[in-house]
Amino acid sequence: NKTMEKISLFTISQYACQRRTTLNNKNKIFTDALEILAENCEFNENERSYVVFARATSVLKSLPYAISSMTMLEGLPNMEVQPRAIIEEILEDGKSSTVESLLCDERYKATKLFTSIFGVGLKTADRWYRLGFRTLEEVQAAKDLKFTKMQKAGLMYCEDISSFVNKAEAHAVGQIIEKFVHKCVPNATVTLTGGFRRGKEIGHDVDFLITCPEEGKEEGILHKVHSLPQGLLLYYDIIESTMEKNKIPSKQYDVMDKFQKCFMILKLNNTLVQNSDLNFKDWKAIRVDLVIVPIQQYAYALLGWSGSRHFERDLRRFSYHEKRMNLDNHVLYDKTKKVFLTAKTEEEIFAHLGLEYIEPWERNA
Ligand code: TTP
Ligand code: MN
Ligand code: MN
Ligand code: MN
Repeated sequence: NKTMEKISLFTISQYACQRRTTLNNKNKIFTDALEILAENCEFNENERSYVVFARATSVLKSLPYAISSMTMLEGLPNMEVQPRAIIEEILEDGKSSTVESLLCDERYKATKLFTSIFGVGLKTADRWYRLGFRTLEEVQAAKDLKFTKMQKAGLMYCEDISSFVNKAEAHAVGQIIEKFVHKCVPNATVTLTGGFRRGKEIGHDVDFLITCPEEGKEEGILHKVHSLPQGLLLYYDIIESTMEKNKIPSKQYDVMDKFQKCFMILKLNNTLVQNSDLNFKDWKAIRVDLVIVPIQQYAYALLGWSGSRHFERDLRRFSYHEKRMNLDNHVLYDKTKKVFLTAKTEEEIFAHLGLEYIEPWERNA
């Protein structure tokens, strides 16, 4: 029995929500390679293989030691044939030939480049590729391509947006957003979420949740974004809420939720950023997501928007398969008891699920 206890103590769960994954990744050489392969599966809409690569990547990220031999993979969950083969290649040669050749692949390169543009998804990227385009210059020079308003903005600011946001910039954006929100509703709160809440040094955007202690007061805020200081708002698109009362979450591990939100591009003046290295341009375009959340759903929204994407996916999978509960960014539904479980904090949600609490910085799965 003592041995059993010992074994179970050191058994690594197949679910990312039962592992603590900090940014201190000891197996980056493997996970970088596996992430590229996972990404390519997404490009090819090969969901099955995507999951295989993503799960193996996530397990390796959670290990407190570096893998240095194939035998060290024994007993680890989610180590299927495909990822094992890649790990073996890297252990032998220091790199994976499969990944190296993928990085030179025309379609992979074009898809990666095109989908990095704000407003361009797989469908558009694929169309541009099939039309023979390979570079952004070619796309921008094309005579008869039609762009959405979002894509036009994405192309216009693509250099800034693809150069990543750092912490100081995220902080400066936070102050602008807070000032604006407080002018609309003095006691509304603004919370930094997404990758920066997980402790990441850089991100592709900055994500904020906005809520208000008095239900309903948050509703009008987004329609005042045009009152942000002149010239600050380079682009915005408001998505209206599609919330339905008492809706049981589907088992789909879908990240899209029903909150009112605003996808925007802000012009961040360098003078507002602490220790910014002032280069030739004195401003930078930054991608910002604002999400408007009614207070009773706040804990679920915070948990959902803090990521990582894989952590969220496994939280939902764990809820569904281990607890017969459906989780989304709004609620948790217990199918056995047929009740909605309310929560004021993330800690309460983990407790509802019978999970140990995992801090945001341990969710880098
Ligand atoms: P992202 O901003 O896409 O990702 P990130 O902040 O983890 O990393 P980075 O921006 O640096 O690339 O999304 C943040 C989290 O929000 C992610 O776990 C997915 C989730 N999300 C939703 O729950 N619903 C949504 O509609 C969207 C767009 C994201
Ligand atoms: Mn983000
Ligand atoms: Mn992202
Ligand atoms: Mn985002």
